[in-house]
Amino acid sequence: MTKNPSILKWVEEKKAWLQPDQVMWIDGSEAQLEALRAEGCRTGELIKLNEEKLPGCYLHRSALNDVARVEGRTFICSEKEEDAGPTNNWMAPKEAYALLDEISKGAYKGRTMYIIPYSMGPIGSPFAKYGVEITDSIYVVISMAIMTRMSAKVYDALGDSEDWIRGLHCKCDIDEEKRYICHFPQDNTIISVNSGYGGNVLLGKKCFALRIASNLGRQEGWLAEHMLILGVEYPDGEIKYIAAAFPSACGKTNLAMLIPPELYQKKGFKVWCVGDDIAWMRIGPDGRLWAVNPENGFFGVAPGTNMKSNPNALISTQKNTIFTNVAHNLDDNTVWWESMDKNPPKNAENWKGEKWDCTDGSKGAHPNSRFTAPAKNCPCVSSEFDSAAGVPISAIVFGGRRAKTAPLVYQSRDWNHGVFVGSIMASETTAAATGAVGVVRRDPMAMLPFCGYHMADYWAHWLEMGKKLGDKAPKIFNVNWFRTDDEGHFVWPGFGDNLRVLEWILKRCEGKVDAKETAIGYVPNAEDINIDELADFDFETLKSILEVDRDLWKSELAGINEFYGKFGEKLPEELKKQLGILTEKLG
Ligand code: GTP
Ligand code: SPV
Ligand code: MN
Repeated sequence: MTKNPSILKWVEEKKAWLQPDQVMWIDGSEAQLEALRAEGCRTGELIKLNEEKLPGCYLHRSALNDVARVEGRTFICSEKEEDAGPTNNWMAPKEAYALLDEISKGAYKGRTMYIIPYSMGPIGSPFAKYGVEITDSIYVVISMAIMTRMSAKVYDALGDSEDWIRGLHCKCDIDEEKRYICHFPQDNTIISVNSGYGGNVLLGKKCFALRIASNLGRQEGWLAEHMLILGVEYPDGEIKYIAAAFPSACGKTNLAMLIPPELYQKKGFKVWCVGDDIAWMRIGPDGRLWAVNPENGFFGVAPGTNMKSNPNALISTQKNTIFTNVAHNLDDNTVWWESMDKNPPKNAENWKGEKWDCTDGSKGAHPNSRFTAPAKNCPCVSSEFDSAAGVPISAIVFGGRRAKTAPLVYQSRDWNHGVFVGSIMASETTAAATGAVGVVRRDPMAMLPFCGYHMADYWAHWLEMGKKLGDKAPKIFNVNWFRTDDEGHFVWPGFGDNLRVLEWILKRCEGKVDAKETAIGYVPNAEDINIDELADFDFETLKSILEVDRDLWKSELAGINEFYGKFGEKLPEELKKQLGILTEKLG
């Protein structure tokens, strides 16, 4: 398959250590994948779903103790502890390798070792980075075939180069006490043991495309971000691109695929999806910021996805998709999850594979159940999806889940202030990671669990990028779709109607609309957000969610100060200055 000496050597070493019964070099061919799917069905790892209703689709259940990312067991194993920073778990590389070696010794006995060549970004693109993942999981192989450009062509692109990311995954016994997701930035290596859950084992995704890539981006002068990328097409055919960072399960997939409200559709507006989770952004030859989505598919949250909230996502899952931890409708061998429709199946198994009574109040699907769907399935996939050069970004949007405090939208005064706005982001935790749900925590740039080095150095890198971009820098905004009323209901309708806010954002980028200056930045004049044809939503309600509550923001300051305190000497002067300005403006 390859003559690349560094790959052959590494594979030989791992083979000797892991002792598989068989070795299979994955080439990305449909014939090989089909044989693996059949094998997965035979072992029970996969359940083939109704071929007529869901062609090429499979159901997979992960272990009950293994249903989300495990932030507490995710480590950055940089040489120096200081380089991992206060927001990451750190282990000395020597210690980590010894521990992982012990856990993985002979771990493939009786199993097959699959060797997966894959590219993040279109093969051959200046953005592309290559990886090889070794795994003993068929689920991983067939998921990587959807989520990445998995192909033997990667070996051709690499030639004899040593510039590829090493990834090792061992299911072992799915023992949570021995579960480790370790990153070795200095060795471009990722090792994941004792898990079979997506974010922990599809190593091209968070481990490579964010934690390792953020290190590469810092060294090479670009950004690896937890961002969706979408294009808004105007009635005259012009398309403007936006990149947006929201924490896990806070709306990236939904925004990336939004369907414009009818009023906008009639005018001729369209939205195109370039990516729903990760953006790699570089300064292009024209000095602007250009972005690609390094992934090839969507690993999206299933619950809540329906024909009203996100029809494009739902349609994306109707063929060649893997569903993980959703409910199984035994009557017609299809799948179901909460809020998919109003008719939960009567004869079904829940995500655990137990007989499920939909009337007993228990959940059919796990709150973090997901679909793994090819991007090409998406009805609104951008024509630039495979573009080697990427798309030019006009606006960067940060956002979180905040019941109060953050207004619907505001704009930063300039790039440096925008970096400050990103750095102080806070959001309620979700089921995407194990642990408590609904607790507000700081999640700067939605990268808290994904930045592979010291967060303060990461902010410095952002500030540096701004200097290089100068007046060509995208404008930076913050949004919050999740303000609630006194009864805890979301005030803003969200989903497709978020286009109303994006329109204001893009108008601001072009200097076509005024705004009100407040202590935290520019807030829209309420009459500039289009709420025409919005049922049950009036001007006064809009005003209420655009309001900046001085007292709430003053108490926010305490949280920001505490958070910033963690970074000590490394905190960039510029951010201290920005915090000073905010404090002063709040009075
Ligand atoms: P990851 O894949 O975990 O990175 O998440 P994501 O950011 O892509 O999240 P996703 O779009 O899947 O959203 C997850 C949850 O947010 C679902 O429960 C959605 O229903 C909800 N959601 C998304 N957009 C909106 C919105 O505009 N308003 C409200 N109220 N909820 C939303
Ligand atoms: C997230 O948690 O942000 C995800 C899902 O996108 S995972 O791949 O599990 O990280
Ligand atoms: Mn994500």
